[in-house]
Amino acid sequence: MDVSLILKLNEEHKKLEQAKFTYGTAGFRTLASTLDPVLFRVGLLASLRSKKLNSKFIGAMITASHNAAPVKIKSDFPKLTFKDNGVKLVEPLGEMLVQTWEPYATKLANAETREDIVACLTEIIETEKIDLTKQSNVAVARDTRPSGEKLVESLKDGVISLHGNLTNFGVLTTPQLHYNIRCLNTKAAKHPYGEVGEEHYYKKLSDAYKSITRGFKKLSPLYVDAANGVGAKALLALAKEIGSEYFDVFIVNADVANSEKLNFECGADFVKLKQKAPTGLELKSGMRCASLDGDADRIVYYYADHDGKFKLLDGDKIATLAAGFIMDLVRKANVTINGQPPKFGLVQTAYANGSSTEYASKKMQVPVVFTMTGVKHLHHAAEEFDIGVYFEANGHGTVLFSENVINAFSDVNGKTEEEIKSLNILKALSIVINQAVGDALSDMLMVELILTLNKQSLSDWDEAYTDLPSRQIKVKVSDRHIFKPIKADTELLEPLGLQEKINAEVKKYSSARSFVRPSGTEDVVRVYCEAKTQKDVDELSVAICTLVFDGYGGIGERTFI
Ligand code: G16
Repeated sequence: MDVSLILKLNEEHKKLEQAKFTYGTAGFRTLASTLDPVLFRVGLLASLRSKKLNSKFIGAMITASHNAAPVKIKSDFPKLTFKDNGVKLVEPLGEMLVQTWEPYATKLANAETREDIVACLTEIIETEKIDLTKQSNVAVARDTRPSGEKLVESLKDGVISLHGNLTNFGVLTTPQLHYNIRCLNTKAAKHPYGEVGEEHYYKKLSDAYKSITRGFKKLSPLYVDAANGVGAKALLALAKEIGSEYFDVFIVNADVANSEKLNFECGADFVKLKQKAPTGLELKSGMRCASLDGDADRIVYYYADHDGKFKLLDGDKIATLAAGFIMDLVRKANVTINGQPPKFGLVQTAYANGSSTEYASKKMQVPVVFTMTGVKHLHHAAEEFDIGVYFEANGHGTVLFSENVINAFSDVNGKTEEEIKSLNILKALSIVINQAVGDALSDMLMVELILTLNKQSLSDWDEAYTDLPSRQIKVKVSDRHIFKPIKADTELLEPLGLQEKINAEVKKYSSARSFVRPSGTEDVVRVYCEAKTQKDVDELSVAICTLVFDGYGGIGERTFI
C-alpha cells in the first residue's frame, strides 16, 4: 500500500470533525457539502473491493435518488437551503454492495485522523486477505445534481490512491450504471448480459419489447413525469429507439437544467406519499400516467377514474400484475426444472398494502416473504426463488429469473402453439426486465408489454384488488437513531415503551396496523398506518405522529396531515 500517496491525496479531502456518516438503506446519503471526504474514502473502498474480487469492475453511483433537493424555508418561497447527494456501491453483477462490507464503509468514512484511515485500510486488507498487487477497476456514474461532478473527482482520488483505474460514464440513470457493470463483468461469460453503453441498453430493451408487442394494438399515450431528473433524457432516448408505431409517450417535468426542480412536488415519491398527481401534469380522466424518481429506479402508475378521483397503481400493484402474468405464462409454456414447476415467490416489505399481500397469498397462491426496507434486502430474498418478484410499495423493484429457469426456457422447445408463444414471451420478458436492479424504464416496458398483450386499461388492472386506506408520514426528530426497528421493520425495540403505546392506539381501530422506523435515506422518522376507512387511518396517523413528535424529540412543524 502506497501510504504516502494515500495521505497526500487525503489532505485534499479532509473530513470535518464530528461529521458522522452511515452506509444506510441506499449507501451514504446526506448533505452534498459534507460528502467530499466520504467519496474519497468510497474510492479507496471500491478499489479494495475490486482487488478482492480479482479485478472485477465495481460501480459507484453518485445520487440522492428520490431525496428532494430543496427545503422550503417559507411556504410561499421555496428557497434552497439544503441539497442532498449520496453514493452507493455496486457489485460485479449489478447488485448492491455485499452487506458484510457495509461496516467497513461506515468505519472508513468516519475515520478521524490520517492514522485512523491507514489503520482501517490495513484492517480491511488483512481481514479480507486482499492481494494489493491485483489491478482494481471502478466505474462511476452520476445523476443530474450539480454537486455530482465535483464528487466524481473526490472518488477518483480515492481510486488513484490505490493505483486503480476509474471509468467515468458521466450522467446515467442508476439502473443504467448497474447494467453497465453487469455487462463489463460478464463479457467473457457463457451468457454475456449485453454490450456496455447507453445505446446498447436502449436497443436491448427496445428489441425485446418490440419482438413481443408487434402486431398488437398500441396502447394510448403514456404521460410520464420524469421528476426533472436524469430519467427524462433516458426515456426520450428509449422512446426514440422503440419508435412511435409501438409506443407513444409524453414526458413532463423534464427540466434537468434547473436542479432546484429535481423531485420538487413531482416524481414517484411525491406521488406515492401525497396520493396526488405531480405539479406539471394536469391529470384528466382517460389519461395513462406514470412518475419516475430522480435517478429513474422507481416508477408508479396512476389515472383519474370517471369521477376524476386520483387512483394510484404503486409497486404492490406492479408486483401482482407481473406475478400473475408470468405465472400464467409458465403454466402455459409447461416449463419445469427437474420435473417440477419453477419455485415462484413474491418479496414485499412492511409498507406493502395489506390487500396486496392477501391477494397474492390467498387469490394467486404465491408464497410471500417479507424483508426489511431497502431493495438490497428484497433482492437477496428474491434470489431464493426460480422466479422472484420483488417490489417495494414505493415502486422500486424487479423480477429475477434464476439461471436454472433461464436454461429451462431454452431447453423446452414447446410442442403446441400456445407453449411456443408463451416461451417466446417469457424469453423476451427476461430481457426487458433488468436483472441487476429495480429499473423504472425497464419496469415501465414490462407493464406496457403486459397491458398490451392483455388489452387492459389502467382501471382494468386496478380491479385486481382494492387497497386498504393508508398513509405514510415523515416526522422530523432531533435524533432518529434512537429508533431501533425489529421484525422486518414492523416493530420497535427502542425507545423502550413506544411500541406498547403504538399497539394501544392501533387496537382502537378495526383491521388497523402501524409501524414507525427511522429512514435510512432522509433525516426523518417514517410513520405508516393502515386501516379499514380513511377516517380511521387519518385519526390513527395523527395519534402515532403525536406520540413520536411529543415524546421523542420532534422538531419543526407539528402538522402531520
Ligand atoms: C432507497 C432504497 C429503497 C428504499 C428507499 C427509502 O430508494 O433504495 O429501497 O425504500 O430508499 O428508504 P428509507 O425509508 O430507509 O428512507 P431510492 O429510490 O431513494 O434510492
